[in-house]
Formats: sequence, structure tokens, C-alpha cells
Amino acid sequence: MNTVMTQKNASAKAIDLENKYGAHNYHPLPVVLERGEGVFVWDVEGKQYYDFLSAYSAVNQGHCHPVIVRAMIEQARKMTLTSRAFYNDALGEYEKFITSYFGYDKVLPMNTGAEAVETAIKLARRWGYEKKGIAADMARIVVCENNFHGRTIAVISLSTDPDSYGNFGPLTPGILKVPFNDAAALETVLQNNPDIAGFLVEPVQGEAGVVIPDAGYLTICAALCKKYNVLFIADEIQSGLGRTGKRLACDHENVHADILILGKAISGGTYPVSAVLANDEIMLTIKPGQHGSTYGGNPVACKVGIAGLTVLKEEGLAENSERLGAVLLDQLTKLKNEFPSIIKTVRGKGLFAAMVIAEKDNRNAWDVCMKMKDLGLLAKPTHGDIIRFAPPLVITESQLMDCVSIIRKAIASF
Ligand code: IF1
Repeated sequence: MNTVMTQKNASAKAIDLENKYGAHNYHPLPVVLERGEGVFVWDVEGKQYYDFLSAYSAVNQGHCHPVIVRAMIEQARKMTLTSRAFYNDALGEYEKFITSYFGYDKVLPMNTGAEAVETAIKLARRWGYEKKGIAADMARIVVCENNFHGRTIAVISLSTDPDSYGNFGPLTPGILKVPFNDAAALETVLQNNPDIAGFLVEPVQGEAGVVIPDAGYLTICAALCKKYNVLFIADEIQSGLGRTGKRLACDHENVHADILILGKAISGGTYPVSAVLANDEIMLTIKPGQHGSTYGGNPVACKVGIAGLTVLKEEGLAENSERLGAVLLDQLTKLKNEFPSIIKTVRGKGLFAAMVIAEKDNRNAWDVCMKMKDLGLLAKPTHGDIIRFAPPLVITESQLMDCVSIIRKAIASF
């Protein structure tokens, strides 16, 4: 009895510690995780779960992928950080690797996604002044409503979600907002504003609830950007790296962004690694001493980045995402048809899907996630009524079908 009681308290103890000593900037699902491997995670009581969030698509390669972890450990034993005050033997190799992987002249290495988005905004503004001839301090960036690009001050200034920007003012000026998936609205703004340096877009809006634009939207936006001499900036931090069934979400339309922003799964969830890729005309507008970061491009990040991207390609994870994403969407659609009063709609592209729950007094998306947790699957709602489904891209078909039956059981229990 004591053993069970003590173990039971392990979760409660961990949650209490976080409540007492940690900022309350999250409302996590009440589960305390201790170990992860592949598609599975285990809590401190030893219960196993399927991870259907993948740390918001940072763990596309599966938890603790041995190749990536080995790369991290080997480098960590040798040299972890030189700063950019000096060269190191890992950065150039990584820069060559990642620029040829995505087809750009150069990369500017950072750590978090928000830092990479900030870097892209600085690059676009700098290009706007030095190449497009926009007057000083007049550069504008166009973004889409319901975007999510991170939590820093300039980045929340892009947001239309009061939870993101509310009571953090004054916000950064020079932002124009257009509806997502509305190329005509973008054209109107581009026609009437000569000072636009860039259009920043998530090819699939993640936080908004896996909102997929109409086929052709990205192609038209890229063409409009070319027509009006505006940089097309793709934030693929969540949608990239195999998540939607291609190397990048832009690859579905063969759109090559002027500035490509990556993060999260570059490292397979082992280490903060982000990257901004662009060609020389844009990248070389930033001169020595005009941008940087202590950890940006550190040797561990470089080795882990090469390993993470190599695993994605060698294990065919984008292809697996495309194949099993179709299975997942088909199964979720069957569920919607079986429970139309509970499931309002389902959508998805690759292993990047969402289910909108018809909220009632006795049930909302959180309740469904709590039920799935009890049944051994972890997912989290976004914006109250939407559940995002994003398992690691290493999942097998039988594991996916196992998860579908868990989701069905949870829905049927209401
Ligand atoms: C949180 C959301 C997802 C992103 C895109 C940039 C960033 C993110 C498209 C910034 C980060 C994370 C942040 C994390 C939860 C998660 C999230 F719910 F916040 F919105 F995925 F949808 N562009 N998304 O998705 O990258 O600085 O975090 O490395 O803040 O709670 P970051």
C-alpha cells in the first residue's frame, strides 16, 4: 500500500513543485512525464502514453532518437560552446549541410523559433531599406490574422490573439494584417503600400488549429510578392520537416520562400535549434556585429541539426507522414460521421490533423483530452474547442490504428 501511495504522490509532488516555484504561464494537462522513446512517453507512475502532440512538432523523429542523442552526447563531451567570437569545426559543416538540404545560399543559425522569426523580420526590414529603397523606419511587414509566430515583443505585435499581445504594450509598429487564405486581400494591401518589405505566413496555421489554405494559395501569394517586390517569408517552424507529408509545407506547391524559417524538429526535440535561410542578396545585408546570439550555431546544435535532418530524410519520415496522414484523416472523418453531435469537423495534411469538438455543458475539448489521457493518448486542445493531432512521424500504421481506437473510445464515452 505504501509503495502505491508514494508512487501516486510522485505526480502530485511534481505538480505542486511547479505550482509553487514556477511561473504560471502554462496550464498543462495533469500528467507528469519522466521518459520518452519513439512515439511513447511514460509518466512517473510508469503509465505509457502515445504522444500525439510531439512537443508541438519538435519531436517529429520520435522521442530520444538514438542517432540524434548519440550526436549530442559525442559533441557535448568534446566542445559545447565557443561563442561566435571564434570559429569552430562544426558550424561550417552544418551550414553547408542545411543550405544544400533546403536550397539556399546561406543560413543564420539561432536557437528558438521566436528568435528566428525576429531575425527574419530584421532581415526583411534591412533588405527593404538597402535593396528595395524603402525610406528609413518606414518598412512594413504583412502577416495573416490568427497567426502564431512566438512570444517576444515584436512577434506578439504580429498577433491578432489578445492572449498573445494583450497588456504587453507598447507593441512594435509597422505591421499590416490580412485574413489567412485570402490572396485578394493580400494583393490589395500590396497594391496600396509601397513600403512593404515582406509577407510572413505559416503555410499551415498550427496554433490556429491546423488551418490549411486552399490549394494554390501559397503559389498565388508567392507570385504577388514577386510582382510587388516583397519578400515571401515562410514560417515552417511547426509545418515543416515532414509534418504535413512533405519536406516543407511549401513543397506541396513547389513554392520556394525568399526567407525560410525553421526550428523545433531540426533537433528532434533534443536541443533548441532554429535557422533562417536566404540567398546572398538578402542575407548579406546584415554585416558583422549587426546580429547574433550567444548559443546561435553552437557545436552541439550543429551536430544535432545534421543528425536530426539526416534522420528525417533517411527514415523517409515525410513519406510516412503523407501515407499515414491520409489514413488518420480517413479514420477521423469516419469518427465525425459516427458522432456528428460531438465532432463538428476534422481536417489534416500529413500527420498534422485537428478535430473540432461541439462544446456542450458536459463536454469540451479539454474533457476529451482528459479522457484520452486516461486511455493512454496525450493531446492538448488549442483555442478551447480544437484538438490537434500530431504524433511523431515514426509512428507505424498499427500504432496509428491503436490510437484511432483510443480516440474513438474517448469520443464514445461522452
Ligand atoms: C508556447 C503555440 C504551437 C510556432 C510557429 C514560431 C514559434 C512557434 C509556427 C515560436 C512555437 C510553440 C510555442 C509553445 C507552444 C507551441 C505552439 F501553442 F504556442 F502556438 F506549436 F502552436 N512559429 N510554437 O508554432 O517558436 O520560440 O517556441 O521555439 O509558446 O506555448 P519557439
